Amino acid sequence: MLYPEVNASRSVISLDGLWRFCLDDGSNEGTINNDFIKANAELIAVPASYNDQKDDLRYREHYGWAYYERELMIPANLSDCRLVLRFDAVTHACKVFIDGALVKEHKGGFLPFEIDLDGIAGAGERHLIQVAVDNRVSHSTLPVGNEEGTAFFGSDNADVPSVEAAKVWRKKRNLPNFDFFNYAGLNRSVRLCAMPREYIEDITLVPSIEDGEGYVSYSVSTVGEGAVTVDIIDREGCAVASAQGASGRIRIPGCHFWNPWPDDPYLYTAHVSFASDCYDERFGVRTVAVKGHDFLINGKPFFFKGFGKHEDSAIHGRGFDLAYAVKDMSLIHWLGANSFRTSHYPYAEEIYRLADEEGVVIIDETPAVGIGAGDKVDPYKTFDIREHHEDVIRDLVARDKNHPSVVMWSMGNEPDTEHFPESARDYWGSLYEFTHSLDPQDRPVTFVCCQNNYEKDLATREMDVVCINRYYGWYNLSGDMDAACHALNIELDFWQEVGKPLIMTEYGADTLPGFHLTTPEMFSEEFQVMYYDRINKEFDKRDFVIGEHPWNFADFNTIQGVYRADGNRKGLLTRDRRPKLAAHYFRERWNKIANFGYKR
Ligand code: BDP
Repeated sequence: MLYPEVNASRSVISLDGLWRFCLDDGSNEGTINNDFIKANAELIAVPASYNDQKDDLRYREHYGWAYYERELMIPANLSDCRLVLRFDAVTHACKVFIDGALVKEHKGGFLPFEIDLDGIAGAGERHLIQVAVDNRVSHSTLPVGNEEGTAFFGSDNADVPSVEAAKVWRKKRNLPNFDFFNYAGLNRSVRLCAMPREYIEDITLVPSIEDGEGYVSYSVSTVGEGAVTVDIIDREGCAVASAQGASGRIRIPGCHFWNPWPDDPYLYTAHVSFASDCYDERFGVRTVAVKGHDFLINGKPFFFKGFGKHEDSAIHGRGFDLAYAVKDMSLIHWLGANSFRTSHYPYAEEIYRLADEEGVVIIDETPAVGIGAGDKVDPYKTFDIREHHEDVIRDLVARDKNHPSVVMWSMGNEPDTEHFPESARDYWGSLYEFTHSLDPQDRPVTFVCCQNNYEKDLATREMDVVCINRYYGWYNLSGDMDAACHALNIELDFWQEVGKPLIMTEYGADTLPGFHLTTPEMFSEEFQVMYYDRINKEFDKRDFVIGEHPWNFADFNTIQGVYRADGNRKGLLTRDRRPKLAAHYFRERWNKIANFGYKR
């Protein structure tokens, strides 16, 4: 899906700003009740999660439907255009109504969808947009919520008669099977896009490098009659190559390749013209491949220095904030990092566009987090998620396929691979084939494995890169780094035999900023530094460990619970992006590690 672009043939009207909003009280269940909305509506900001915008526990704890509405006056001068209403992300499921009529239902809270307004809403008229949003997570959503039982780190499991008896008094609530706050609402921008009625629908670009020469294969899908022209424009704005036709292969003379920062992340623009429409798609010429123990970018062995992140900030919740996106890129450079994983869902499109420009490498993750339900229930046989998971992968690849920054797909995070190993292997193995078949650039594919009995796990070893989250020294062998390193090495011996490259996609320790000790113990800043230093020294002895992604870039909000005081505190930075000691530690370490050839 193309990103909304303003150019000679297209215009975009932002619908961000204040919308009227109200929480359902359970009586309307996603249907539009105008009297109810009128009686209860308050103003709320879009884009942003609704949960932390009001000082009212009902917003924070809401379970179920909520309603947004605003008027849209479509300018009369757009009457000859194809008009599209685009929602960048509505979390998690929604129904869109225009002038009272249901025009779209969408499931999945982290990817864009569009509504063609032809026959629905015309130019020169005033219309009412209403969006009913459902924040419930369950065994049929991604991310996964528990249908019953406890939330992540909840404490309802106690085998205590009085606790059992009191459960009936529990409010209906979300029970996430994941460790980030279930922020919801119109988390990303809403826009009205106008383009010619005969238009460019999609552009697919596949770069390649052969004998030092750069090429780009392209295909353009269009609606209407006309011829396609593609001009390749360099950074100086000069056309350096061109082609005619809906698909083809273009040699780029004197091609500059896209390389991760601090090398040059050189970008070209493919200027596509068709009938009276045009579109500028930025792209980089780079290749990605896995060979033996190496992850090759442009044929050179790359070392991943970075983190798992979250889209999370005060007040906005998971709402997109461009200033945070820019600040985070700045901090990534400051830390000497070169990559991050979009744990645990696809991020806003602006972040990938920024990463392309700034040369930051991305492992692009779906929202499939928390597929598991203990040792009694096979989630792969009982959860109603397969079709939705495929839809999400299809939409993710369609959205992000042209980004040079995206070098690998992560199909999900920490599913059960231990209790039902055959089911897990079949599920993830078939999705692995599916993802490969969809990606025109055929990037490596993986999923991220949680700390469990790795000997039983049959799925992780089948991936292109083994990605593991391990908390030796924190959740296991807590505070004892000698024992932790010993255990880590036993496991690393196992993975070494498997023969694939390995990225430690999560490891970390909750750390309270300002809590200092001369004797490093858990939660202190000194412990966090010692923890990373000890573990990194073990990684340094292993050639097949091709990446270290501490958990997490910054502190982030979670559901309340006995393990979480003001959220998850494993950030190298605080939630407002101030460095803990460990950030300085990594800055020193990573600035000495080159992007290419480390350990080789
Ligand atoms: C891992 C999860 C991550 C959590 C982290 C933690 O992948 O989402 O936040 O543990 O517990 O299991 O800090």
